[in-house]
This record gives sequence, C-alpha cells and structure tokens, in this order.
Amino acid sequence: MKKIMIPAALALILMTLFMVACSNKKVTLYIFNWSDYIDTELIKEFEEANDCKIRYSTFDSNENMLTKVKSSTQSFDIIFPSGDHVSILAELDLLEELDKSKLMNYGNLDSLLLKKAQSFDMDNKFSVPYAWGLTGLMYNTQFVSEEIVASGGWNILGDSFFDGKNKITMLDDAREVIGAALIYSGYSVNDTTPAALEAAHTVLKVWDRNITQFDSDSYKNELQDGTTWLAQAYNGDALQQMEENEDLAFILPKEGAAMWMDNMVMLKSSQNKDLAYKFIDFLLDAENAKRNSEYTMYPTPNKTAMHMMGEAFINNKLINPDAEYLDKCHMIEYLGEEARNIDQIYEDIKMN
Ligand code: SPD
Repeated sequence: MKKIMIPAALALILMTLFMVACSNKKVTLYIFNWSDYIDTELIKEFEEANDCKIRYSTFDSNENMLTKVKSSTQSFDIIFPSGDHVSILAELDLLEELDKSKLMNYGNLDSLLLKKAQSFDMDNKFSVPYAWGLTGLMYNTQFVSEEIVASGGWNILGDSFFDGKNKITMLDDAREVIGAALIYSGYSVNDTTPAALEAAHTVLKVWDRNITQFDSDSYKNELQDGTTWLAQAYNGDALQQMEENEDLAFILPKEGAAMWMDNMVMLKSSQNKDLAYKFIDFLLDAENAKRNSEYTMYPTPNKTAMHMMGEAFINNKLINPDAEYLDKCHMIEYLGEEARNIDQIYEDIKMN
C-alpha cells in the first residue's frame, strides 16, 4: 500500500509545483531601445501596474539594431529607431500600422513635430515620436583648453593640437560622421550630390588623422578617465555625463548640427500587441514623459510634458537651442539608395 502512495504523493507535489509555476509566469514584453535612454523607474512602475515582465535590451547604433531585428533569432515587441530607420523598417514590412484609438495620450504630442516626423513616416502610420536631439562635441576640460575650442566649430576635430595624440572619437554612425563633415563644408546632412560628398570626404580625411575610433558608447567612460579627450556626442548623453563630472563640457558647433528624432514602433511580429500599446501609451502620459525627459536630458516631443518642465530644462540651450540655431540644423532623413554613397565614404574612412 505504502509503495503505491509514495509515487502518487510525488506526482501530486510535482503537479502543484507546475501549476504554481504556470500561474506565476507573467506576460513578457520585449523592448529594444538606445542605451541610457529611459528612466528605469518607469519600467518598474509599468511592470507593477500591469502585472507583467519587461525584458529590456539596448543598442548603441541604428545599424546594430537593424541587424538584430532582421535576424530571426531575436524578437522584440517595441523598438526605438531613429527616423531614417523607421522608413527602412517600414520598407522591409516589419512594422505594425498603429491604431491610434488605443493610444489615449497620443494627443499630448506636438503637432509640429508630428508633421516633421512625416518626412520619414508619411501620415505618422507606424511610429510615435519619443525624443529628439542634436549631435555636437563633448570634451574634457582637464585636457582640452578653452583656446582649442574657441573657434566653436566642427574643425576642432582637425586641430593640430591633437596630432599624434589619439584622443578623439566620432560616433559609430555613418550619417552622423559624414553629416558633421557635410555641415562643416556648408551642406545639409541630407545632401548626396557628388560635390557635397567629395567635400565631406576631403574634410574627413583630415579629421581622421586624429580619430582613434568610431564608437557610440564607450567614449562616455573614456572621456571621464582621460582615455578620450574630445568626442562627437549626442547632446542628452553629454549632459548626463556632465551631471556626474564637472570637467566635461559640450558644444553645439557654430555651423549647425545634425538633428534627429527617435521613435517608438511596434513590430508586426509582436506577440503582445495589447500590452505593447499600453507601454507606448504609458510613455505618452505627460507626467511620465516629463520624468523621462528630465532623466535622459533629451527634449520630448510631448507638448503637454514640455509645458510642465522646469525653467532650468527649458532655458538650457544645449537641450533647447533657440530658433536661430535650429535653422542651421537639418533632420537626418531617409535617403534610400543614395545612403549607399554615404556608407561607402564611411567605410573608406574607417578602413584607412
Ligand atoms: N543614448 C541615447 C542616444 C540617442 C541617439 N539618437 C540617435 C541619433 C541617430 N543619429
């Protein structure tokens, strides 16, 4: 009798454990965003409010994001591409057309910025603007004197002071690197005419003598410890670092800067679309968008949230430059096949 009861009891225990495990298995939302680009408290709050789990991973360039998203081994529900990559993902038929009626807070978005976003997503069909920013130069004042940066222009990258020092990095981003050289040469970041690209290529060959690596992440720590002295950097990332280290400084070069907008998109293949809508809407909530923007130090396209921001944020010209400066900045646009010529120059510079 005992011999029969022991296996039965064991089976009962195993079954109970299995049922408990099943009931504890929460719905999981897979999110893929740029690094240092969200207030992580918001993620915890969303998990608690919705009794779910968020698997949050990060990337440091649109190119890396695209490679991962295209590989079938990795699946995500929501990703945060820049505008030109929204177009690329839509062209690959990877994006879900968004049902705005499921986004109660969509009306918080600035209609002017939504219009700007139509340059990469006609009719705002697939994407919800998340943050925008500008790319400039960040440096460590312990090593780079005011005299070196006095010109206030992109040509600091080619200053002979840096010759042979191996202390400058540029972003690992073809559009940003070629874009900086285009702006310096008097062209728009979206100009792919032979004259513009030749001018940019020539400038880059000079700058390249000083550039040690093309990198979008480790430069942040390297600027702190002196491994790098000067780096091309996104404004919000620079301001985050500057909060921690008063030796760091950032300038928006006088010729103008590349402007970009990053966005939330849902993949067609998402297995959790209802929860994905909830997450996007949660970030569109004005209070949450305000907190997020204060944390990341990037301006939000959420107009209601912008009205709630404190004066220090609104008056910070590195976050919120005046109209005169913004006139000199062009949004990085989708260039289709034309982007190949930019990629070629970038590869040539990286290889030589
Ligand atoms: N750490 C967040 C960085 C955001 C960068 N935005 C993309 C710019 C693409 N040119």
